[in-house]
Amino acid sequence: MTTFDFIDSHTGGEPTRLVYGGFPSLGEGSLAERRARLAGEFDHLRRAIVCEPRGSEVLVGALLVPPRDPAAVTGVIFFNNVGVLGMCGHGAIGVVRSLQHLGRIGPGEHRLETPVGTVSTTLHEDGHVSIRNVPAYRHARGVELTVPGYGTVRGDVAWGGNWFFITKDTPIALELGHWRALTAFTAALKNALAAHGITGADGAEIDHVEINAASPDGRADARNFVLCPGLAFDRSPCGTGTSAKLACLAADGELAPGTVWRQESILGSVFEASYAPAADNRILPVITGSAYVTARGQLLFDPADPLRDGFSP
Ligand code: PYC
Repeated sequence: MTTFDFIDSHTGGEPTRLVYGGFPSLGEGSLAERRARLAGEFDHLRRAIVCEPRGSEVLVGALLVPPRDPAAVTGVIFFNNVGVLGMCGHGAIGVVRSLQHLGRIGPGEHRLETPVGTVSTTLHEDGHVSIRNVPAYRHARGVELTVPGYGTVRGDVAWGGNWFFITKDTPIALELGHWRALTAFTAALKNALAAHGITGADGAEIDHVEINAASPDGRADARNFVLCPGLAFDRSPCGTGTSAKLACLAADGELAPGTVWRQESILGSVFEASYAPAADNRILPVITGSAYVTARGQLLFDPADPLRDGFSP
């Protein structure tokens, strides 16, 4: 029977499943090439790891692969219920804590090589993890579109390791109990972006939609609701979404370099974020959060199981 070694964690409520043994080799290419190989040749294994019956649409997978960058502790390819991801902030925090649990790293600086660049991280003595994300930037400001059933919505298109449409406009209050209505609204917004031909740079699909508005009780600078590509919502404040938000705040002169931005999720979990300016109107975001290991074991793939390769309802 085929087996994969895994370790599960959650970061601010959002789960990450790290696979660190048993997966077939993806070759020696760049991380972007190996991600393409995972998507092309091994998509059934992606599905088998994160989808039902072993997982759910909420789970984000992280596959450890040998790095090409000699300074990196590991390479990592993130994926979810519908495909592969560029970067994943909550996932990177979960990976660092899981590597610590496995005894592979201790407190200090550690680099992770991802398909969209190398991310340096700090595992602090108290268990918090800081991620210095890939450069983030705002691609388009004040984009207006009509969302059928909801009216006109205005927002920015920004890159934070994934593509985001970020808006303050929401007809629904950012409360966890409203997650179904928030999911319906952001899914309609995502469809409207596609229908209007609104994309990221070079025609890239905007596959994450973020409502980022006031924190209801002022515990944080803002609260968000992030719709992920597979239509699950991020339980964490979303590391790449927070990076994209910082890029917009920086571009508008609303947040000075080094100032801490407390980003709250729809659950109330918080990331602390700040940035340093970078070339070409980009910023270098730093996201700090914490993750907890929840399970460790082996995924089993019984050749007789007709649902061995997983499914999404
Ligand atoms: O934390 O960057 C993130 C993320 C992306 C999708 C889910 N979480």
